[in-house]
Amino acid sequence: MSAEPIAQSLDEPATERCLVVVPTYDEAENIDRLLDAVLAAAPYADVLVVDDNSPDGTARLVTRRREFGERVWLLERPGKAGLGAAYRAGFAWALERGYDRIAQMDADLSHPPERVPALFAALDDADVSVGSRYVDGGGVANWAWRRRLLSWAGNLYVRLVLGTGVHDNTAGFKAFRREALEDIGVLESESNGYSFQIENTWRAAQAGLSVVEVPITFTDRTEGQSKMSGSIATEALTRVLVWRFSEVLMFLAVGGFGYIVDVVAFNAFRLVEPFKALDPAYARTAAVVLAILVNYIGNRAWTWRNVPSDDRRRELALFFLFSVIGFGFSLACLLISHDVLGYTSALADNISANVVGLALGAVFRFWTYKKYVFHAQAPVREVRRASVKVPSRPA
Ligand SMILES: Nc1nc2c(ncn2[C@@H]2O[C@H](COP(=O)(O)OP(=O)(O)OP(=O)(O)O)[C@@H](O)[C@H]2O)c(=O)[nH]1
Ligand SMILES: [Mg+2]
Repeated sequence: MSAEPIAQSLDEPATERCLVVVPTYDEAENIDRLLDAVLAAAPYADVLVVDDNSPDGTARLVTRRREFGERVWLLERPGKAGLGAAYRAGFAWALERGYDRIAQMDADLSHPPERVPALFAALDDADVSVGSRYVDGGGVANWAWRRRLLSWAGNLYVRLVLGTGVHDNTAGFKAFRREALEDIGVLESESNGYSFQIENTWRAAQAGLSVVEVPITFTDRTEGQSKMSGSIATEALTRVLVWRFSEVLMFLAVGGFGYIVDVVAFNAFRLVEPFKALDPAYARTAAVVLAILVNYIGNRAWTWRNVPSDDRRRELALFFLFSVIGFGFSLACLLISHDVLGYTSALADNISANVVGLALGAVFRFWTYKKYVFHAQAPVREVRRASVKVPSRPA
């Protein structure tokens, strides 16, 4: 299959340097074939193998290659510490050395090396490119139906829980512009297994980066042992829930604190000179405004701290608007149950205003804050053209 065109004209300034990071653990049966294929498919790119002291001598095979120290590099780590840790070390290495476009792929030839150029080229117009099985033109070869079902269900789960908008959320064949790796704080991620892949795609979507999916055909490994395990799958399932819930829990904690501020401020305004003399309506309004401000600061600085903001004034104005509407839910519920439905007891008033109204208002606020207030716009990048490194040596 031929890849998308990449500018390699000598007239064009060579500015972008490309690196493919490949983590390995016991891949002696695959590594040479993989390196041959990648080096041939992307003659402008370097390859970094990150090996966790594989007992089968994978690292030795890498150092024996004739391109070693020129286009092929090796990062040796003392022992098996997981895929995520290996990638973090590899990405740190790449960033330190000033690579502009950084791809990642497995060593077991599941990811088609001939699609590496397509992933790099897609970064002309995007921050992140994902080699995707679940878009038109993509797919899987030689997978049993059970494996297909598992992968499909896993992806659906991630999509529903995290809402990334990406079809292949567990993909491990991806490329990033260096700024994207920095924006999503990839070196601070905590995941080790599959969840590392999910986490980065999710963080990219959250940070408002542009993510494009490049169709690929994924082929099951034919050589060597899979390192996939039940604990890796469980890590992914639970972390996805924690990521999702931590956002909601942080929002609720900030809201709870804002509520305390509201009550304390209201009483302070009612009891303390010189505010005491004022109408209680002023105290109520001032307390609400203060609570909304506290809510805004808490959500901006904590809950949605990773979402970039370029217009704080617009953000604050929208936040105020949705907060006021959100608090209006209590009043609306009270009016409906008390005046329309005729439930006039004190208990009924409390349930409608302070339980149902408050909960509906919180749901409304969470949804609008997330969708409209702390909603990242894609950052504008300066370099937007195909300008990969022209090989300095004869290919
Ligand atoms: N450095 C390093 N590499 C690892 C580690 N675990 C897995 N890898 C590599 O990461 C890549 C993906 O691992 P695989 O075992 O193929 O896992 P998988 O692709 O999820 O599972 P299969 O589809 O069954 O192959 C391969 O290149 C592995 O050699 C690790 O702990 N350290
Ligand atoms: Mg594999």
